[in-house]
Amino acid sequence: MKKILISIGLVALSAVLLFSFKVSPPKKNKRPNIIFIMSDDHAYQAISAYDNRLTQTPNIDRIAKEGMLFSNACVTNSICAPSRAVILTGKHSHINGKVDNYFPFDTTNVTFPQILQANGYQTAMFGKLHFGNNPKGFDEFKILPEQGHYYNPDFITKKEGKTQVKGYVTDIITDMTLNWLKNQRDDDKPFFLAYLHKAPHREWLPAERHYKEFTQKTFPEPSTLFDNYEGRGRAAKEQEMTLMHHMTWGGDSKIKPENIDKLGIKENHWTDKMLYKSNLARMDATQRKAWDETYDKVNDDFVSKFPKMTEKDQLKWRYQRYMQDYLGCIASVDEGVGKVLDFLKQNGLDENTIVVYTSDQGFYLGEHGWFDKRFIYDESFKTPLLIKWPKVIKAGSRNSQMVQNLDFAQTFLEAAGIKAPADMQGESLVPIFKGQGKNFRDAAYYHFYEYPSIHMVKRHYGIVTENFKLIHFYHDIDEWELYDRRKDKNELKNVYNALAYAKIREEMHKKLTALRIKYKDSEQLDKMYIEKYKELEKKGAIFK
Ligand code: SGN
Ligand code: CA
Repeated sequence: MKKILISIGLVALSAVLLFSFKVSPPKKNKRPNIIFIMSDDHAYQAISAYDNRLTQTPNIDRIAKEGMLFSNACVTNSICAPSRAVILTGKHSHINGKVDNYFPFDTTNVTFPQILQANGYQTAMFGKLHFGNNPKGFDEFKILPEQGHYYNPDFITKKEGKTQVKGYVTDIITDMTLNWLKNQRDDDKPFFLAYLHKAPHREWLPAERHYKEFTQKTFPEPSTLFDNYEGRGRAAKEQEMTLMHHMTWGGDSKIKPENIDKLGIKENHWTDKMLYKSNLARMDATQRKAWDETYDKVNDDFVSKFPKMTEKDQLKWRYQRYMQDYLGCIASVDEGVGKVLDFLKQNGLDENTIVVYTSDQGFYLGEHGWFDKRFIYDESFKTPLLIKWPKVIKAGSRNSQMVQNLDFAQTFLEAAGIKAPADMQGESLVPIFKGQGKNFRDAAYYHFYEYPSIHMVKRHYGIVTENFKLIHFYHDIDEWELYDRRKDKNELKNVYNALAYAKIREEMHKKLTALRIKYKDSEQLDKMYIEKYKELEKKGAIFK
């Protein structure tokens, strides 16, 4: 009974909160539409507007050409579902409670789509959410259950229950988005549309039309591919996300289980062969035929080369294999973005629509010998961000401030003319759009929790300024790291104990303490989340 009363109380409170942010009814189509495009694990190194060494993304680049590219956008916690919770709530993980991929999202949080909806916006979401529960504040949604599948994926839908859709996931999500824009959009309302790709998430399965082209390509290696982790602490050495020892031969590199056996290769993870089989099991006969035509050749080539390969050769081969599939996935994402941008233009919607392209976090593309994310080190901490809003943002502009995924909620609310709830913790980017963002944050706060878990990146929090980065790894370790971002772009040398940095270290400590207080993070909360995690471990809910 007490529980019921509390729930009723919370619902009533949410209603009051939402209502208190209501504004007077909009003039027809004055307020901007918002299309929020987010892919999963899309590294900025793989967007040609950022870096054209690996691949071309002409359509995503259009957003930067017609708008603004953010060269220092970053996240607060570099992992999927927590990043999405930060985006939707405008609050850090320790406040919204979704600190890792395991805890379910607490739906008593107020999210910005709920506020937009309560203020007359039409709202829709298509693609990956990864919350374990359905999104609130959406008139329409079709979402993948958990991580979802690349081929013939299942969807949880608001109106038709669970359905399986034939085809390739990126194309399906694009079609759903276009279909909604064409047939379900209400001309009398502004809209918020979340277009959320699964790609290019592991295990990087491209569309059939990209198999041939990408498996024949060779890509430049990052300078730190053979990193030996000297100069840093235990966390960088003890992670489990190297291409060499943790990437799976079957699931990730697409080596057939029978070839793994034939060559006497040791599996890198208990899921190694299993993932290969389960991915292929989702394909129909036509898809499977196309797959075999290309990936049989990849396998034959590997089988002939493997006996003569040194460890170094293996790593080089694995890097190429990884990039071929990862970038192949991005080709479809870029095509989809192009279709949506074309639709907006052809239908006169582009002038009054804010288009955002981002990822839920950054990703390692072989830097430090790694794949995956999680660390506060740059490749996973930074995330791509390109935004266009023709009436407000000057075409072709660039911004280097430390904007965060924490800022979207307040940005969209301000763009829609709605006052944001006072307990949101980000900063609106609207002043930056207008070229008035000089007093924006000078330090970003970061906190990663999911440990011990797959990839074994230790718990850590830290602070990043333009020039320095201070990190505390804790839990089963107590180590500090300090990097000089001006001199050490690849973050190879921890200068925490260097005499020359004593003063900077002290200043960074002060700033970090101040940010922990400002954002209401604390040692008590760190401990509470460790205890909650232990309960999940006891239940066997943690994937390692
Ligand atoms: C899966 C992947 C991991 C990845 C997590 C989280 N393993 O567990 O490599 O870090 O998802 O990714 S897999 O073998 O199942 O592909 S996240 O983007 O959802 O946070
Ligand atoms: Ca992700």
